[in-house]
Amino acid sequence: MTHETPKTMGQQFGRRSWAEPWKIKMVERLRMTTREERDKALIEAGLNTFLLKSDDVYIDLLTDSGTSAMSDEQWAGMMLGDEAYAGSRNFYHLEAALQKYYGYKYIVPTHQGRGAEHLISQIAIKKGQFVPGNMYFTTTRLHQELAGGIFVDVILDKAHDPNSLHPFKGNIDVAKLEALIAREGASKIAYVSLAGTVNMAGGQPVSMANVKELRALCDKHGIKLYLDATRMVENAFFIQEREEGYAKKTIAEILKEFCGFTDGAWMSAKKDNLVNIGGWLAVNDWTMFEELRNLVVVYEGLHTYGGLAGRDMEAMAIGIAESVEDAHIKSRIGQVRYLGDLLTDWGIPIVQPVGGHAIFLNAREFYPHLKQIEFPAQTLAAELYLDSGIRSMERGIASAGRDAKTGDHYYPKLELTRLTIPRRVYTQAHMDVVAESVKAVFDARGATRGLKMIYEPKYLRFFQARFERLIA
Ligand code: P61
Repeated sequence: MTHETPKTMGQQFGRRSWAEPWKIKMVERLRMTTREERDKALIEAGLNTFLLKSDDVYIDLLTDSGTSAMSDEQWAGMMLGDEAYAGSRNFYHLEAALQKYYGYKYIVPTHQGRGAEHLISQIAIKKGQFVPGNMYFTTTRLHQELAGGIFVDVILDKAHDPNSLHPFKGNIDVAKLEALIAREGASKIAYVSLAGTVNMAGGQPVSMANVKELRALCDKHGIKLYLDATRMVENAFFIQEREEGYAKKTIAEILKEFCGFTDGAWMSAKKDNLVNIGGWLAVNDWTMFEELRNLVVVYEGLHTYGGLAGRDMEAMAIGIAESVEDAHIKSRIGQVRYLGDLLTDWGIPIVQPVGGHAIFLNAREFYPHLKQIEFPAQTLAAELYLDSGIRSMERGIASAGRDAKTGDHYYPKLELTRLTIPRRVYTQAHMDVVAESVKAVFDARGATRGLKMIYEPKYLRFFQARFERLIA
């Protein structure tokens, strides 16, 4: 037997190793399952990873939403919850944190991101108006449509190409937006809906240059520019890394500068903000704020708690400050990249460049023999679970849903399976296990058959849809 000198990960990649800027104080034990157990669980779940019981999952990469590990300081903050119905002191801490780090003037808490999307859509969209955005997100588009808006995708074409190496694939194509304004008139545009690190495109960032250009265009036409800030801290990391003039600025400085070009933002705090539940809306315009503050009491709760407990707001205020630390974000994105680098090196097709929160397997290239209507990305999620108990998420035709007018499936260009990395939860060893399982499924790809959908709910169908295997 030949003996190879073991190498650290840093040595293998020709650099000095780095490690997470935290240590583990408490652990949650994981349950391992057999293939037979997983097969049974998968069938019971209708081959939909959303319908699996989490007890049957080994490494849970379904989402980075609400799955972060909170710090000891956040947990300590939970004990400082002021559960007053009105005027909780934790609300004022949250307000101060948002003003300090995001820079907006007025804040409305909500129970999570879609609560905020609901409110802003109801107030800022008139029936029949267009809402241009940088690719759709499921809940965002649905709330825009429920408010009577017509979503228009104005992202760069390159965002729909998983192999394009453009450094800012999340950018809005300003020419597409200008053409829409010219065709429909500025009064028919509700607002421009800009998301930081575009989720469905593979976590791809937006550049500072792009938001500046959008600001100028919106000012010219008197149109508002609102930001989905859900993963905007991660977006700031890519600006620091890739955009000229930002290498020496801190993540906190970049975040605030970017937000400064927008009129307001909505947030799922369950991501960047390092909490298990929460969201918020923030605007600079007093009149808009008054309307939002009025509507929040109808759907979420009083304007100083918006569906949250005081302790949740305290944890969020502390999480916001932790989330903008450069060492945190470097290690968070570094872990995602570590997994991405392994898979890329092994020739497994993933969306490039690797984005902020997840690795997106390109199911079209993974299973070139499957038609899109055979749900390649859903199939891949099911196969991965069966192989190792790793849970991932379909982001393809099932997620895209149907055109409300024609009733036809949307056939998105991107047919992806998302391996989403929770923040501060898993180790490098877990990433190795994940990478090896993806490789095992990849090696067996030729024999894999697709799926058919046998149950389809009306709204956001992917959450509860059921599938059956197609027999060869
Ligand atoms: C996720 F399968 N994301 O990525 P809420 N904006 C953005 C999000 O990523 C987002 C929300 C608004 C989730 C959870 C989720 O189709 C799905 O706090 C950019 O979840 O209400 C949520 O924020 C909504 C998973 C949502 C899905 C919808 O895993």
